[in-house]
Amino acid sequence: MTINALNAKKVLILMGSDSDYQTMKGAVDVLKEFHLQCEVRILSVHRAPEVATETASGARDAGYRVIICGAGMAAHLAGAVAANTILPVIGVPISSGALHGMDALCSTVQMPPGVPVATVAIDGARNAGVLAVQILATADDRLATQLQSFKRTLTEQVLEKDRKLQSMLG
Ligand code: RP5
Repeated sequence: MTINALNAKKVLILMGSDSDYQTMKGAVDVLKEFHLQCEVRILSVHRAPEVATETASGARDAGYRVIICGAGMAAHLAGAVAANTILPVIGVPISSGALHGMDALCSTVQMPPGVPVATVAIDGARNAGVLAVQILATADDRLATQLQSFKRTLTEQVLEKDRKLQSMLG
């Protein structure tokens, strides 16, 4: 395997607007923690439908293995991307507008049979990043080892919080 193949960007992050970036940065940060590069694009399925469709249908041939899509309000980005690729698509409903993300959650998660979008919590971009790493780790032992260490850290953190609480309560 060449160095280029090892460093290839395997995660494509799409978002409906630049206003989504502050939230979607959570996914970018997780990927950085796992030393994974990603491509981040603003790509509205409503405002630039043809580019969105072409990007989704070409993503696998471009070398991507997972697509993360974040959008708010009538959030059709993840669903439309999922309709145009066989890659796993992770949806991040973003809290914006009058309904504070409930609209985006329903629009993202309620996909018809055969066209899944793995939907995380409203504004759950960090979990979208972790899930993308877990998907890539099914075929990457280095990532699998890193994930095991990551999960051990989560355990240690919660046990430490419990220790502190116990000592505070006496
Ligand atoms: C959605 O509308 C975007 O994903 C964003 O969350 C929301 C508002 O977009 P802007 O008006 O900030 O561009 O399509």
